[in-house]
Amino acid sequence: MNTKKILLSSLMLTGLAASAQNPIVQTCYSSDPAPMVHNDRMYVYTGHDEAGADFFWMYEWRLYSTDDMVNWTDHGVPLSLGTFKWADDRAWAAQCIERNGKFYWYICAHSKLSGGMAIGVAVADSPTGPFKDAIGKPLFDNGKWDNIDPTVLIDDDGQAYVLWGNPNIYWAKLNNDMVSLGSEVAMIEQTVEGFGAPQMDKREKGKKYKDNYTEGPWLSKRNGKYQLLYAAGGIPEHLAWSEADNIAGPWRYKGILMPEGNTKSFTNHCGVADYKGHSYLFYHTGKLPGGGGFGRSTAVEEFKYNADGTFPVIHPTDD
Ligand code: FUB
Repeated sequence: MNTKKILLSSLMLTGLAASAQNPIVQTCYSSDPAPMVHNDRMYVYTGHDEAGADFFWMYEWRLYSTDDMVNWTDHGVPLSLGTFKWADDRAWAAQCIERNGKFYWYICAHSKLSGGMAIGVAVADSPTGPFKDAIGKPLFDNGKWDNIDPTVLIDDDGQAYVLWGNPNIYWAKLNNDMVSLGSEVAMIEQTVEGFGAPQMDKREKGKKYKDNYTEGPWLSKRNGKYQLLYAAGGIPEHLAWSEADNIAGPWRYKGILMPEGNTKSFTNHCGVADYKGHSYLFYHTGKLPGGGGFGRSTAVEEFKYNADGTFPVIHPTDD
């Protein structure tokens, strides 16, 4: 594979105290970042916004990695729509996770089979691929448009979960093979207490809610509690988060994670990871020259959890 260093920061590098230049990828648009730490290396799986696009017409997923959070290696395009014979459009947000030495990259794309968006999964023996469609068909495809943005968590007891959706939030168990569902797909009821606003179809027209789930969920667990980070507030989006003792709920709305700020993008999409003793929030902006709402780029902010494991409010660079 043709890997090359894509960004050599001019910062004086002092361990991981130095911060990367944002956006971290300067050579193309890299949206919807999903971090994964493996063997002491930080991998970031992203989408790819086409230059000059007028919508999220997206055809491939890209991969970057680093061992110092400053110098990033470009691993190219380990996965594209062509990998999935059932998919023909909209290579949208995705996340990769390792289990038993295999790497499972959960994606969403437009399904030729149903005409809606569907969840799929690719598998590889290495974090950089080569990836192939793990099952030759979608993991979940019911013809609806809200099957986007899968996030995956392997719980402390080994049970894996997949969660996704816009504007509804769905979840299911994954079997140990990671490529088949181990439960019915269930919807998480959005309540004012859980997400700052009720389900989309129960919201009163014209009423201002404290917040509302929109899309781009990221599921993680800290201090025994599930944490769901997500894009909120419709257009434009900011990041918010909720917490729960069970994935099925009830969820508790915890507040804004990253204000809308001056990101120059009407969407935001995040993932969080601890790496070499530091915590990082990945998100996207439209700040690369020529970028914007359909030309988004991965950025990262280092942060410290509050003493009780909750998130501080994190601001985008330059805000
Ligand atoms: O990248 C296309 C879509 O935009 C993603 O699926 C959403 O999360 C939003 O970032």
